[in-house]
Amino acid sequence: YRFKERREDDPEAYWNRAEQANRTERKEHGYSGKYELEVPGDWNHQQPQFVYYEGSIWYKRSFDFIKHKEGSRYFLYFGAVNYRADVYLNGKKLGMHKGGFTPFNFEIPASLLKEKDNFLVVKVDNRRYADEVPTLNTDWWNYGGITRDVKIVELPQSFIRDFVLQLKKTSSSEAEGYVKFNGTPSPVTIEIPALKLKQQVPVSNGEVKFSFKLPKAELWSPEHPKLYDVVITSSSDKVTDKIGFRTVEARGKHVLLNGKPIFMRGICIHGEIPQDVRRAYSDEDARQLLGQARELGCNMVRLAHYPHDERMVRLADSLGILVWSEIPVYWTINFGSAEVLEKAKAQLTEMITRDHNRASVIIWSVGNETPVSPVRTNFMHNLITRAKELDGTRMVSAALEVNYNSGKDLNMVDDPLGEFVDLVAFNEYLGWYGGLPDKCRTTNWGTIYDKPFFISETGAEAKAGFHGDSLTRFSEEYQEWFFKEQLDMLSRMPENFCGITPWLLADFRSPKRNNPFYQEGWNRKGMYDDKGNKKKAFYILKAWYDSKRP
Ligand code: ADA
Repeated sequence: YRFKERREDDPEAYWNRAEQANRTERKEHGYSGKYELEVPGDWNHQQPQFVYYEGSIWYKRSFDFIKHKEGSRYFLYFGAVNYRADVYLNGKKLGMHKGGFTPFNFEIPASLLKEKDNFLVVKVDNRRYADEVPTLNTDWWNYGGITRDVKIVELPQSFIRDFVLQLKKTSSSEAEGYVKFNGTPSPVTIEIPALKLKQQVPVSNGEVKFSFKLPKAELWSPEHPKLYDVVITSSSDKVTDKIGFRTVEARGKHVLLNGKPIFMRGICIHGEIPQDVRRAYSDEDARQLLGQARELGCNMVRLAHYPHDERMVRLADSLGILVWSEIPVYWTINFGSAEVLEKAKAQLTEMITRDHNRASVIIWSVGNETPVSPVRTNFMHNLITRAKELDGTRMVSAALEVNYNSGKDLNMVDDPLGEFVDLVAFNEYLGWYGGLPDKCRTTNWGTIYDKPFFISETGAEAKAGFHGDSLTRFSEEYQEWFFKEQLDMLSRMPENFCGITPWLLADFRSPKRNNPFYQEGWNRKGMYDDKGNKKKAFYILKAWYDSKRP
């Protein structure tokens, strides 16, 4: 529903008046009547008239609530709302949040919750603006709505708001971390029952920080994704989690997982379920996407181009799939704006805070294909610094852009960000955007940076079921040939080459892909089509991955 913001104490009057006031407006915009929308979910796939809708929709729901417990605090938690959410409960505004892919919460004053007929209203607006993150121009669909879980959370007065427990960056037997409180910090006990570990941690200088030996832990890896039940108890609160212990670092030419070099057999994924044309949000969705990646032979996924549902990283933890997580700093945004930088930092902080106990996540990416300029490099450097401050134990990277038509020697690709990132990653489409795939035969890749080198994207479009010879663009045969040539070329990469995440797992909906025959509003670079069928290139990539297994 569209109506102007109002603040009222009487929820029914508020709603009725709002409806009244906006009947005209709804008529003007052609949206009349009430609609049922499921939460979580996007509005685009649920109501035919909203397939292309960008604007605001007011969600309303009533709910009963158990009598609130004396001394408890209540929070309204949102897994994600795209893009802006204004949240009202019983006529009072709880708060506003921007950023379409990260969680947020608002405290509900205890006096506001009633036993019956609570009235929750959320105004969601998915309009895109130049000074937001992402900005106006993206090659993915701008699904709107309350796209992830919503929960009411009951907590004690002083509660554990965040904690980190993981191995020190370079030690396979020493754990470190902290516990942060909302309220007064108290001593905690950390228990890992399977290891018979019980560790007391006092408050020191107002902080609860720890470092202790963890000698008997089996390490987490793709081959052995061991997770331990962890219980952290404070004087008033208790949190549990399942945590894997592993180390990861970029050292010299290699990425070391638990001290040993790894090769990352990856694939990029969008957070979308193509057969239903919607955002992904359920356990089943995560199983579909990561299951398809596993079938392809992957030990890694790049969750492009924004933080995906938390279920993805949790499932990756238990399946043993390494993860590259990214914020939607995509293409050209307003790099000169301090305000835009703050918005990007807020999303980076929310992403890292949500997932900093996931063993699967090894790379924080601060963006994708940001064209080189001094102001952009400064912006991105700021984000890299922030990511390292927030988490010094994972690699920080960004998918960089290479101009394969510049005539420059691809042996020596560079980007000033190469100095600052741990993993030098380039998107490269030689043979799709720049000439034919046989261009790969005469190209040798390398970078000027003496660091692990990664190909974060490469790919070609193919419409499933459309056949031709290998020179027929958009045919399965072209994509197949493309991958053959690409993989041959990548097999000649220098020693610091440590993995690839081709573009991408499945065809996805995109407003930019308007070729009426081949694309029909879809980016067709998937290994799977939008119905879940494998294209010919799938088997080429899978065979290469099988040959790369340790
Ligand atoms: C870019 C971008 C991707 C994807 C790709 C393509 O590399 O990073 O989001 O859209 O282009 O298909 O052209």
